[in-house]
Amino acid sequence: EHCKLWWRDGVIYQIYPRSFQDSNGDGVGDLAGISSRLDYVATLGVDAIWISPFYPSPMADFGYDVADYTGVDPLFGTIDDFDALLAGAHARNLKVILDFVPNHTSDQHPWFLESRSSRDNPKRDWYLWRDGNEGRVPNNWMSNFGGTAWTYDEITRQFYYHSFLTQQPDLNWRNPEVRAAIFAAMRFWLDKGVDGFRMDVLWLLIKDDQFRSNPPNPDFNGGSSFWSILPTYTADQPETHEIVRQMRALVDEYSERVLIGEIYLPIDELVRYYEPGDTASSGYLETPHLHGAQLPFNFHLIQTAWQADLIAELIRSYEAALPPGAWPNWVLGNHDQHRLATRIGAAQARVAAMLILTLRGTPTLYYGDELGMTDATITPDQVQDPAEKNQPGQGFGRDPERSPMLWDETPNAGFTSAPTPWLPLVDEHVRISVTAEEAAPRSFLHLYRALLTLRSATPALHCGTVTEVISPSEVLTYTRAGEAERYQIHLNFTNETKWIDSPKGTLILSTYLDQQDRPWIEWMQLRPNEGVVIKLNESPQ
Ligand code: TEU
Repeated sequence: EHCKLWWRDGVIYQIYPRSFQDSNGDGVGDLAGISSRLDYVATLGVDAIWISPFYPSPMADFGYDVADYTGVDPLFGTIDDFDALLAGAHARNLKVILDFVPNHTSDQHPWFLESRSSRDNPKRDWYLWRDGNEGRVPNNWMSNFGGTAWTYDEITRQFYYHSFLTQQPDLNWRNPEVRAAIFAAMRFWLDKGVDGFRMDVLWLLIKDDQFRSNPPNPDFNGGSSFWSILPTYTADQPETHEIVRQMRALVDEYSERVLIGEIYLPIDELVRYYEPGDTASSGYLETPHLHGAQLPFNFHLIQTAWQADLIAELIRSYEAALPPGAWPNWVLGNHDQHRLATRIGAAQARVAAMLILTLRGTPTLYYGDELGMTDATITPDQVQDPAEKNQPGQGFGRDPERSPMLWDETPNAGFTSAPTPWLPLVDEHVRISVTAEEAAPRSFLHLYRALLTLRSATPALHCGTVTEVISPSEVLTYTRAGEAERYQIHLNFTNETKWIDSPKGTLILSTYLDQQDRPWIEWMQLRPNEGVVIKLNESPQ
């Protein structure tokens, strides 16, 4: 009674390498640092690590501006350090997922240096070059980081397109040579034995070939200029799906590898990235009719207001929208989003932990959330993120959620021996750490470990069905059923005591961590901000 594939059974843990563990005292985390913390990760009970980019990069966007797809930036170590990390992870039964950035390169990538050198360079068409429109930008397309997405290049007197920074020119994915070059880089890592890729901005790869201006956004009322227009011609273009299928076919040439897509779209558009179709692929998979990303990231728990009724409706509509055989997934945080505990508060973050680890579908956890880490306070002189520098004071900065991991109670929390880490740590007065939480039996860390242990030991939780998703009086309730067992989860989204109605069973786990294996009678009290897992007495019909 297993879902049979590691990326279905398991839990993914995202590591932002700059911020996890520094091994050489320069204030920035590195690959050897991650290797030194693998025992912690394995003991936590997760099954795979996804590592944000560590490739050679000028770091204009902290590694999401890649200058060489098949190397390691000296800041993070060497390719030998990577090989050691991969071997160390595999020795502990941890899979390794790389962050791959196919949409754009660094402006220092040799491909772009060639492309910009002349209009007739063989790589000219590898990027998106356009003439100006009467001396102005070619059209109204906007950068995700604010302002126009076009930068004028004096050398050849044309503009190039960048979905993000000027230093991140977009590749032309209509060009077969670009596809071949990226696919070769993917093979380089697959041949080394990496277990999959998280594909950056997978829904943005193709742009309208007529370069039509985007329509205005009727709902725009301030914020980033990016949202003043709709991304009609710059996102989720039909031809993108063909590329996703090609990527999947490549990944399927290797066994048990996973393709994950970073895709911020409404549910109906998101689930199309599973790429359902009639014809069977050659793969080993149970779902030969699905040709796309096995896990198109579902960010809707982040984007939905934290209310039991809205989350219940989200779960129902997402489950209903999945193509037959498609495996769901859930995300509560990442390096682009304010920390979970900051968004919904520490008390509800414990409820959220129980939610994501008892829902049907692969959970992806963000490092530090297992400690209840909050955003760090970043003063204006400490800002690193270009998203903040380009549009200061508007809340777009991502530094707060990228603050170093808190390992112990020393001044720099065991993250670095340097006097100053690259980003400040979370404030001293709310400081938490792995060692402090190890010693506190009811800590966040112990809650995550208990939930991860329960999930992996319980087929109903890691691969059973989810039904009866309801939200009476702000308590989210659902049933998970396997072949032999049924569980009911009750999550109190409020700060008040709630009486709940549930069939008889045994309380297996409370988010308070103060009771377990207690008989559950039909009417029971749920304390403020409490979540419980009940194992039901009767077996399924
Ligand atoms: O993020 C894509 C993306 O959509 C983000 O820009 C997001 O909208 C923003 O951070 C606000 O939440 C990916 C990476 O995850 C991000 O770190 C990179 O900066 C970006 O792509 C460019 O590669």
